[in-house]
Amino acid sequence: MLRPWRTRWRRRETPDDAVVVTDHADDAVRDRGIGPVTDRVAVLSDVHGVLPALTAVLAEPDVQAAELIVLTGDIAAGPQPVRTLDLLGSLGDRAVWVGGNCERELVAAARGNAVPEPISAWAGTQLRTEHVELLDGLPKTATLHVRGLGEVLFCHATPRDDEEFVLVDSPLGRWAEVLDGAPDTIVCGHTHMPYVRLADRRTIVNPGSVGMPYGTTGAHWALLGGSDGPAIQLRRTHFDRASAADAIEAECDFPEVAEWTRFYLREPASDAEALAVFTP
Ligand SMILES: [Mn+2]
Repeated sequence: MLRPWRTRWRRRETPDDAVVVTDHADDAVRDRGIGPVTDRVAVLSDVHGVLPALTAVLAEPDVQAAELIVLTGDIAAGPQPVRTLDLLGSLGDRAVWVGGNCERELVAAARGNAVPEPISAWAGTQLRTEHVELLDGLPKTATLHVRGLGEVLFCHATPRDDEEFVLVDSPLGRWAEVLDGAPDTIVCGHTHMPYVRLADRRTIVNPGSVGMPYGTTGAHWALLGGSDGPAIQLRRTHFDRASAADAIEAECDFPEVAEWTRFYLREPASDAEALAVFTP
């Protein structure tokens, strides 16, 4: 509920007695009792087991300074699944994990079931038992109270489904259907194309993909919250794609790894090509 008569500015006890800005969104969520306020959240989606891209993003000062790092699914289905999971596991409680459709596929592959994507079938067989148990237990959504944004729901594709498609230009009726019951701010990945849009008062953020961007290069991620600057930032970290492809080909024994690195690192697909696959 919006309370326009409430003061927008509050004074808080801080070491330097600075004035800290809060706003109505923070008040509304605090009143509903949804967790402590997280100041800054880095969102890394669709890492897809590309360690050089992940390493580059984790080295960003704003990611290192973030209170939490939210992983919105499709984390390890790619050429370096084990090292990716081990590195993210080293973040401990700073990482908030949300599962995507590829986590389901890796678990299925690890347990001897057929999965459609060849790299997921291979990656599943690389995992240790603790990886499989971790991925099998991941929640489909996470909710945080982020400073300046209020309640934020994190999911992989949509809050209700981990593999349906919504795009920046999906019509309002489609958004109303897939976001039924969701809060005012939703972060979703899955389509590997970054955007921020409004849909009937809700703000939807797609950080893009760390490891498999379509239409652009670099590793895409998002920074949320904070009491200064924009509360939603779409960010991109550049890294040496040729060196990354060389390193992946040298260590990965997935039989089609050279084709994979060509398609996702050396000569990445365009957004138009991706949309042709996504759109029925
Ligand atoms: Mn996905």
